[in-house]
Amino acid sequence: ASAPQYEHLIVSTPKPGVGFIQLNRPRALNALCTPLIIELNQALRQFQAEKSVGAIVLTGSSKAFAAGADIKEMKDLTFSRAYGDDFIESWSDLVTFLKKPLITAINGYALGGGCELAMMGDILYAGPKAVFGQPEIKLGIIPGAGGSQRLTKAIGKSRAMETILTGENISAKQAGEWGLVAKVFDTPDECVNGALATAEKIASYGQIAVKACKEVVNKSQELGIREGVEYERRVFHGLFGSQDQKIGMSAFAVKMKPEWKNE
Ligand code: CO8
Repeated sequence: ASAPQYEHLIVSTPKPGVGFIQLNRPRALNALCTPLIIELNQALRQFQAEKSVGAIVLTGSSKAFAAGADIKEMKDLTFSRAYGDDFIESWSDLVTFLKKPLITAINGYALGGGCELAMMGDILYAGPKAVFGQPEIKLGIIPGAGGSQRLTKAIGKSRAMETILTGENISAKQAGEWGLVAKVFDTPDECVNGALATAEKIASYGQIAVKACKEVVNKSQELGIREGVEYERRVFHGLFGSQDQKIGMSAFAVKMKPEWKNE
């Protein structure tokens, strides 16, 4: 299939098995207008469907990952239009359908919907000048794309309350210390390249096991520990029905590199 042309995104496959999406609406600091979200959904769906892609990296520019939902678009929105047209419903699609690992590489502003989008990543990497925050309180609203839930899970209730109730930003350093992000890099380029390298590594493994890893870790966010461990065990048992399990363990036994079949 020919690659679709996007107005607000740059999409490529820069490394084997790695899908790369860059938000590209520089004049509005990558504010997430509806057309951008629709394109992002399309690009992610395309990579989800592409057999050769094993992991995806999403980034913005060095100045802004995304400065939030588009305030100018929302300014005159009414309750009946927001509710009637299911405003932001397309956002929830972003994570629920995506079974492949998504790494968000965050440089500059990740505010409001931008912070929420960053947190939809399975792994978050930050550059030195990344700025996280949920400033919705300053606009007379609340986070609307999962921020109150994901931020609280990531950094704990007291810190999330403080962030959301004051609208104050979280620096890259703080985000690293609080575990909101997995790593903080020294430069924006290192952040993006680090994300691409991690995605390449993930994509080099058997995709069945990768998919199962993501599935069981995500379950931990929803299930109690006992149900979660049981769920993990069911999936673990299931992997002995895959060819990749035979390939991986046989290769280890004869000191060879496994050649995954993704079956
Ligand atoms: N929406 C629309 N336009 C924006 C946004 C935005 N969120 N952020 C920046 N822009 C535009 C500015 O209006 C400006 O445009 P113009 O040149 O036409 O005036 C351009 O981007 C550059 O911005 P600034 O001149 O303000 O740049 P600065 O470097 O001075 O400041 C800031 C950068 C601090 C990031 C500042 O732009 C800012 O505070 N932006 C708004 C941040 C914010 O409040 N974000 C939260 C939005 S609300 C939200 O996301 C709710 C999510 C709900 C769920 C999802 C619903 C879709």
